[in-house]
Amino acid sequence: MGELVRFSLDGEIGVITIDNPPVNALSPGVPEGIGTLIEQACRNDSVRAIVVIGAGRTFIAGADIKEFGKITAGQRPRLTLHPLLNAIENSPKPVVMAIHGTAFGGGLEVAMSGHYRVAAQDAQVGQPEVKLGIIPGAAGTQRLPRLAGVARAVEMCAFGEPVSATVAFADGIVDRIIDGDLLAGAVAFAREIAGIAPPKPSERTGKLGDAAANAPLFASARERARKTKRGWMAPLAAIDAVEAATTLSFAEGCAKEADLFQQCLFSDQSKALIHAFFGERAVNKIPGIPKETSTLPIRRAAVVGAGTMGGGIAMNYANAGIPVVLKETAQEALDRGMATIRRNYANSVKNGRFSQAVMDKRLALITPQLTYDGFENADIIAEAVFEGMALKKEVFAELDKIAKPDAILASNTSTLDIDEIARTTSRPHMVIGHHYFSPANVMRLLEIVRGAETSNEVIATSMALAKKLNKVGVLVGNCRGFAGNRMLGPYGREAQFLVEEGAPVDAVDRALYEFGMAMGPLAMNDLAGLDVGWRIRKEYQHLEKPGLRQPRVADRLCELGRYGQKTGAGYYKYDENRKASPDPEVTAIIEEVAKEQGIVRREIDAGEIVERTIYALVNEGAKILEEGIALRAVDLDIIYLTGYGFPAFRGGPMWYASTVGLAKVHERICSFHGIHGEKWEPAPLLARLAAQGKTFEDFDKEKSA
Ligand code: 3H9
Repeated sequence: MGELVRFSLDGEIGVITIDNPPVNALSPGVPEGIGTLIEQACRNDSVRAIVVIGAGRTFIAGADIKEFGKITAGQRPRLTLHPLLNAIENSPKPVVMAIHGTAFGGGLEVAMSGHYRVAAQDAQVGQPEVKLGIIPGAAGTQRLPRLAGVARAVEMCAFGEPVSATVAFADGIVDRIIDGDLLAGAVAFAREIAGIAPPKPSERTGKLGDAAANAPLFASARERARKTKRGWMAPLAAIDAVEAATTLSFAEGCAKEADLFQQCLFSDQSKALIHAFFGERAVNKIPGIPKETSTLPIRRAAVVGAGTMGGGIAMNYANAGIPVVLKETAQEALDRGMATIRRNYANSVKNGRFSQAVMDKRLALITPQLTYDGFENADIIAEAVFEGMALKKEVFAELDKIAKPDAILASNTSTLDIDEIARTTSRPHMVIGHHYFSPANVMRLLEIVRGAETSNEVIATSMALAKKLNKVGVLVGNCRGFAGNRMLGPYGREAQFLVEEGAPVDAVDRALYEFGMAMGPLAMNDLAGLDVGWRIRKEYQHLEKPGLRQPRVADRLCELGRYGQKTGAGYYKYDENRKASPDPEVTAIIEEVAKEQGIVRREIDAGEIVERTIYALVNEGAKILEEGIALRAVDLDIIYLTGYGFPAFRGGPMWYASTVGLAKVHERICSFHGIHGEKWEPAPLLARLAAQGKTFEDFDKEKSA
């Protein structure tokens, strides 16, 4: 490895370059290196001002996240950047920070300790620490409100979204935007200010406001954090820290920030969120398919089926600038599909997510039609017709005749056998599953299902495409329900068993909502449509083992035409605004089902509801891992975090199980097995890890060793 930080002279301007690829994180040696070079530059009589810049693609992207686990495990001392930041701010020679790429977290904090900041046009700055379950820990919550005002600081520190160089300039975080060469611009700026007494950001107080003006701002930020980041501790801690900047001295504010940072860093939430951060990147690494694997260009797409999923998939392509033809069989269905797309886009314009011009451009990329015209030019064809094997096979046989030989044929099936679908074509190596999650234009997960013959090129292209479509692609194997829905089966089954056994419908949903799920399982079924599962259950009925207890409530509701929200009734009844309320009729149906099956109803507490449902996910997940359907436990976590509303601060079901302790989880599963029978057969992998005192993370490490 070369030097992490180096010094050069441009006339009387000293240039410190940080060179720690890929993102110039503040790994051990980097802060020390910057500090040493600042000190040397201060002693060097030929230097009048100093520029700090990042080599490669970015300025500093933050502290080295890999270090946090070592700190909490006691293998590294507590991280503090204050000595470096103080050395920079106290430098008698002005320090100009030259920002390109992403000055995030500790990167922005280093930048704010400088006396001035200049930025490239396309640079971004941010305090995204909350996404890792921590808060800025190097005076970010103290210097940012001093530079940009309290409102901007709260926004950035508590909600974690970055801002563009333009916004940063308008708000006073950045002093100049540089067109053209950043280093040359930064050096020119440094020459202009050399000799002027350097202004210290920590001494500014002009933008800190007064208590009366700030109070409503903090109150509304807290309310928003409680709503949009339900259950997360870091956003509230970040608000407390920014508030401290407005009530305490700079030094006291830093001490308060350090306390809160430490509490967050050592929390389970932060460990879970850091696991998720690296997990999202780990899922891209596929054994046997190296990074260099060639990919096919995706310039034009086609989608079969303009229903909810097909329309959402077409929007994904259009959003990524890829023209897409969208086919339906009947004009009315096509019109309905396009109306939904238009409405979705219009809502985004209304909410200020993008402009009308962007909407028009995206809409123009979608060509609705009733024929297969243009499908012969598509590089990828996504099938999103009704979930039924016969229909899927018909469509693929048709596509096989029309598509060019190197077109990817991707099915959006959520449960069906990809190989059986692929066999209806003459090119099973080009067939793959692209399983989107509803709403397909919003949910980040794309489950990529590899068939027995899917080529590596098609897999690599699909993974790259997921990124282009702003999705998280996770590769899984072919089995009924693949990874996500296969795990969801036992989860939903237990939710139904629980209501049969006596838990009220809303109590089941509430327990899981309070656990952190975006929605309870029964409310989620109502939203997705109970008929979807009903149709799938009928398709697979012949595979059910006779005599084994099956959940009956959802089928019974469907038989009565209660398909969920869309019919105004499912597990709940819905008013005209789709507001749910418990329905005594459903209670009567459940009681009847229970009676038929001889179930004695009893009181069930929230703890049991969570264990029965979440451990069902975990046990099935462990079986999936044993079968090699998922590559790693972390892949299952990412699937659940990005596609199923699992609370990010719990790190995903497999991670969560490890934090509970696999021995305890296994013991509970064994007890459920004893009480409820065969469906709770403990996964041998879980039994092994529990006996060895290991975690699913250990399992992933074993696999990659
Ligand atoms: C912090 O700063 C705390 C402070 O307050 C100080 C406290 C005292 N560390 O995402 P990519 C790796 S907390 C270590 O694929 P992109 C990443 O794992 C930190 N590694 O690229 C990947 O490795 P691999 C606050 C990091 O272009 C590779 O770099 N900062 C770090 O799509 C490429 O990353 C953040 O939270 C890191 N800080 O996006 C920023 N960052 O190739 C987090 C990245 O082996 N990072 N890596 O898989 C990001 O948001 C994005 O990575 C970034 C680049 C936008 C920078």
